[in-house]
Amino acid sequence: MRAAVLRGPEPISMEDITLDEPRAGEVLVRVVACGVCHSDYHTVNRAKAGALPAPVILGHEVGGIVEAVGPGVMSVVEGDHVVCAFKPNCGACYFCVRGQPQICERSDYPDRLFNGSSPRLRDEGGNPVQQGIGVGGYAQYSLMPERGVVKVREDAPLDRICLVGCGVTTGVGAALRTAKVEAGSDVAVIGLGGVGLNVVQGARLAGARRIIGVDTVASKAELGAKFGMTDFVNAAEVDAVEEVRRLTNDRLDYAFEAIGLGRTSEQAFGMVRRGGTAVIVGVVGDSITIPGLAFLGEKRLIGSFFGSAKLQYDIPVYVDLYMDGKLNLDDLVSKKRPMPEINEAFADMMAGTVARSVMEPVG
Ligand code: PAD
Ligand code: ZN
Repeated sequence: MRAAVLRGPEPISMEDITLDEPRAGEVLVRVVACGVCHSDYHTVNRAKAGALPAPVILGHEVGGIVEAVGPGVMSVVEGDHVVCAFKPNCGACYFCVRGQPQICERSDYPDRLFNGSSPRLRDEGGNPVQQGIGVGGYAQYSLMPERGVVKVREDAPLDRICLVGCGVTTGVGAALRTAKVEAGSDVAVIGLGGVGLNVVQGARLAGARRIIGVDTVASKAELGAKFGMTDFVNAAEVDAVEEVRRLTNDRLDYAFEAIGLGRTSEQAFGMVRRGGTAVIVGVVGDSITIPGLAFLGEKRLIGSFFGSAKLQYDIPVYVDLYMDGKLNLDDLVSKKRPMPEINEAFADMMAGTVARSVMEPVG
């Protein structure tokens, strides 16, 4: 198959890759569309720093069609439309059984096939190639564990609902499942990319009163409004913490960080009221420093991973909400591109000029 392979500091390029037949409990998915998420870019940054352990196919927001199933697979058959989940759950570990499948301890990357056999892809020289974040969606096919593949309705367009595989579930779930935003709450979202815009629409679904978006790109004012944002703060022009506190009269209930920076995480904590909750959704590579005395005001700082999703249940529900007009996925897809244009799609994301790009395989 043709796939976009990241090898090091140089740009990603297309290569011929071979992959195994699905073994027991595995599903081979033909990729129809794959969204471009910032999480992939953390790996690009590692590669730029010369710290990539092995060649990798990035991409983890896949909508596709089942091509083949391995022995014992019960939940999908060939031809089913599916969304791939970058964090599968085993259904049997301590965390799955206690109702937190989003932090399943058996599916930590890279062994997301649950059988220690990763990687199962090889390049033309016969060398192993990793599936980025367990999916490897910038390719014609992805080999997935059954517990990371969710059957979805066939009338839903795969070039939209692919985004439910990460950004939608992560953002909407952060508001609905992790924070459990109550109707009438005032909410701020720092970072209005593919994830942050979904926190905005999750808060809208929850019935939030005021939803304040914070970003450094002025065009996000118009875009955020399409998802339910009521106010926009341009962090390039004003102090975001002061402005949000002023707008809410110091009564902000929830702040979500959806960028992945220590500084903006500190801003999220700084803008919520006494007893309020700051939720860290972004993948923060540096440290977060906060004044300890703030905890005397019962402020809470919590993490959110994959929208605290019970993915086998949540993914079909989020697809239904889109099909019922209650979630906006159409305005999330700013651009569709053929897979060889992945470097250009990353550049768009870093410039903040797109909500999401969606890549389509060629071969
Ligand atoms: P994105 O690059 O599409 O969006 C980031 C947004 O932040 C852009 O609109 C930027 O303009 C804006 N921004 C950048 N710097 C600032 C700043 N200083 N102040 C205000 N706004 C700023 O990224 P994304 O939405 O795809 O991902 C966001 C983060 O979420 C990223 O760290 C990603 O790795 C993480 C993520 N986490 C999970 C999870 O389960 N926790 C899942 C998926 C993605
Ligand atoms: Zn992602």
